[in-house]
Amino acid sequence: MEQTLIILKPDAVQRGLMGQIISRFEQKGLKVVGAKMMQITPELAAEHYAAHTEKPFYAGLVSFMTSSPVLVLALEGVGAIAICRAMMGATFGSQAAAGTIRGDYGVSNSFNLIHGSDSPEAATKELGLFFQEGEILSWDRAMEGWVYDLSGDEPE
Ligand code: IDP
Ligand code: MG
Repeated sequence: MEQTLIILKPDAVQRGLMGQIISRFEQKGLKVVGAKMMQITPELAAEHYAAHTEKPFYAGLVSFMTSSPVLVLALEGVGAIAICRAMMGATFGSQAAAGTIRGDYGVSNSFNLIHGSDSPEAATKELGLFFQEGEILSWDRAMEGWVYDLSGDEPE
């Protein structure tokens, strides 16, 4: 089982899209193991987007991400990182395929609704940045045996 960090960005929260986006992940079969609203500080945004410091869009990105509350989620599932990235779609709303979150709900390239970790290393780092000890829960989901085939050694 993998865990990944998802951020519903300020535009998703302001546009009232939190429920629809969370529903997509739930309907897919991903398990919500952490969720909280927060206002990202400039310091946290800088740590989270450290790889982009030199990019021309960096200042605008930090200002956008700190402008209004976000909803952060920890999602769990087999292959959760790649599944979430595929569900998010391409970075730019104008280019993201129909059927993806960015493709269906937005047209903007900078206001692109959602962040998702892009590798296991990023997921570990980002979950640690956004969730404190005890905020990610381990819980038994009643429908688990219908989401995965649990008859073997590993969920399939
Ligand atoms: P990703 O979110 O799909 O992984 P990255 O290339 O890692 O995309 O960029 C991080 C974030 O920076 C994007 O989600 C988007 O909000 C913003 N961003 C990336 N490229 C541009 C750009 O060219 N203009 C404005 N914002 C951008
Ligand atoms: Mg990225």
